[in-house]
Amino acid sequence: MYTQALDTHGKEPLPAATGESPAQAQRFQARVDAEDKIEPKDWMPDAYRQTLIRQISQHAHSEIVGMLPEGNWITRAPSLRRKAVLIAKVQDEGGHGMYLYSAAETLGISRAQMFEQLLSGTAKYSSIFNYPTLTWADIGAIGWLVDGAAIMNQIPICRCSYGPYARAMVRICKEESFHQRQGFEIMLTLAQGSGAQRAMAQDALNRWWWPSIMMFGPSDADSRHTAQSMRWKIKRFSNDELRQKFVDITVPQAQFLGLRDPRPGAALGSWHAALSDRPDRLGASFMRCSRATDPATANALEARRAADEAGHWVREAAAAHARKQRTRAPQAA
Ligand code: BYC
Repeated sequence: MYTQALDTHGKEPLPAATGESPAQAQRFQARVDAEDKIEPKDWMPDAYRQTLIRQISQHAHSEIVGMLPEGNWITRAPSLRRKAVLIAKVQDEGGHGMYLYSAAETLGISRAQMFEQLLSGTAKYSSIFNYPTLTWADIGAIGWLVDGAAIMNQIPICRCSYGPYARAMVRICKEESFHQRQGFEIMLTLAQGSGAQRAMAQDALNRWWWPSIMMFGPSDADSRHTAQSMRWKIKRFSNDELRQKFVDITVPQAQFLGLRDPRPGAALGSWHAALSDRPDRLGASFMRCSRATDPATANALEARRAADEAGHWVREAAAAHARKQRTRAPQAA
């Protein structure tokens, strides 16, 4: 059994497992089935803990890697209002990463360990953030499609069996909903604009549609973790179920914008069949893009490492300030 690591906030290495009895596993599953929340100090199977650490840390990494392609557009946003909104969005994503790292820390891994896994390329993050943002319309498409897919995926996690993850997701989903709307509003403005602006919006849709679809992970047949995650109520729906819901909601939005099906030559309104169209190509491009050896992944990781390096002095200054505050506080009292 594990000694739970809440009191040390995961700053110490996990103790070695000493085995789990079938009775313990059964009692645990009964709690999950009864919709009890599992809390950090409760007993949990090691595989449950590891699955959560993997999923939550991948999720946290996605949030902070996702700040970079959008952050690139802050200086190039077309108006002061757009700039202010984009700054707030990128800042929100950083906040999401922080809540999620904190939730993962309750499982006995430290933020430093997770960061090391990200920067060394051993941890995964959502492959969507390896695609370049070429035009302003990409910022609209990211908000509309990427945050839209994230909401579809993440709303069910608000009911996840692990308490700290479920609670962190409530605020994150509220903020993602705002992000989705600001992205749609950018797309709407472009779609109602000049011919060049409409073409830019269509081009962004064409490039972001398939990667957004792949945010839901591999097909159910290829998914490694879904079945067990659903038994443990970490996931409530399978990858393909969520993907289909996303398509069903997003296609009418695209039609409202007057945009065409991204597949060359396809008729408007035929998108519902699109998911089964090119599973091999989709799967292959997805797998390539989620590997650390892929050039786009390597570039994104390099940008993340550079951001980490550039932010070093800020973290040092914040730590020095906190130390000063701590020494001053007793004197003031
Ligand atoms: N990219 O068995 P599966 C955001 C990996 S950030 C790369 O189905 P699972 C935002 C998967 O890790 C949105 N890899 O796994 C931020 C696994 O690899 P390993 C992030 C992927 O966990 C800034 C393997 O494929 N959201 O919203 O049951 C700006 C087999 O997959 C991807 C979350 O993370 C991918 N897309 O299901 C804007 C949500 N998908 O570890 C927006 C929480 C899968 O076995 N996470 N892989 O080597 C989840 O819901 C689930 O983890 C997933 C995958 C649906 C993503």
